[in-house]
Amino acid sequence: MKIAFFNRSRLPSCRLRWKIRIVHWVLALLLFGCSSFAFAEEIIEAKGTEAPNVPPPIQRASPAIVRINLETIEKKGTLADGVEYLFWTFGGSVPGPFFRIRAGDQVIFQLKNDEKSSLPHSIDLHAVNGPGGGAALTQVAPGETKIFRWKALNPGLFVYHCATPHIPTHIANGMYGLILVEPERGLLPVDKEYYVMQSEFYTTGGFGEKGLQAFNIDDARREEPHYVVFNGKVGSLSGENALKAKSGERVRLFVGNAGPNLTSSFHLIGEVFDRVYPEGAIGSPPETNVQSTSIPPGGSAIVEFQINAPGRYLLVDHAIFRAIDKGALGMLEATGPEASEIFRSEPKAP
Ligand SMILES: [Cu+2]
Repeated sequence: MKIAFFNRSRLPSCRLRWKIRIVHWVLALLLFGCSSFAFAEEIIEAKGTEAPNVPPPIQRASPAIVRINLETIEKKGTLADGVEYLFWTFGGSVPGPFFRIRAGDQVIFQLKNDEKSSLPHSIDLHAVNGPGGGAALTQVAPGETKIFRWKALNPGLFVYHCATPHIPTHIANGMYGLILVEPERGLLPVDKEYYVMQSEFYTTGGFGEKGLQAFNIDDARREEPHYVVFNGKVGSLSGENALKAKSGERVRLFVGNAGPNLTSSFHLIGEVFDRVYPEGAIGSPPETNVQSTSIPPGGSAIVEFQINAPGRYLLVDHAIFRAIDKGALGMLEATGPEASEIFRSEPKAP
């Protein structure tokens, strides 16, 4: 006699049991997926801007994990009217993109070298606390990508540049840019912000000699450039491309000097800098009422001023032969009502 301990007919069929199991597995997978997602790092992309543009101020009140993607690209471009040069670049422009992060951020930095490049490249960011500023970790052959991670400990305005031998040649050919590490509470608000970077170019032909110019290493070693320019070429900040502001607006310039050799005597003809952070050192109190500020190669300065009267203002390296004869001249065009109590012509003696 069979004793039925349970009623088989009340249990789910084999097929149904499998269905239940599958539902359990799916639920388990979903739960695991959700919990993994909750613990995954949230990564913010830091998009660079081409000079003279600057990314907007950071609104975050706390540090974040930030990703920067940058590509090294060798490309022919214009150095002056009718003058071409084979630039080695970060991101396809000279200077390279301007990046903006916040003190305390962790940066996942990814450097790719264009597969069409003829040489390896790398990056040394002056904002990094670690050997070579990242140079040893980012030597990338053409077509290769390398990643390193660093924490932004110090606020400030920092130069970055290529650090692949022969390093001076890589810098002289255009491989540099700026990264701003904002202090935790940010910078004081202003109306306009711009990115200006000075550098020299050493060409086989003299200033203005037409055609494709090759790099002249002898002149570079003698520190005798034919070109000293803002933002990679003669006239980058002139005419249509002049910086713009209105009377009464407060303007901040993030100024870098890539050199590779010359110290800039940065000056704005027609304005006094109300505030200057020499060396891009944000942590120190700014200097006030400054006419010209010295910016060494591999250094920077933040200058701030209020435009009082409309008209044209000239950015120069006040080592003035460089401005008039070698290209270190830019323009800021200010519009707005006249401010006759500050500046006017006087038709006759009072
Ligand atoms: Cu390089």
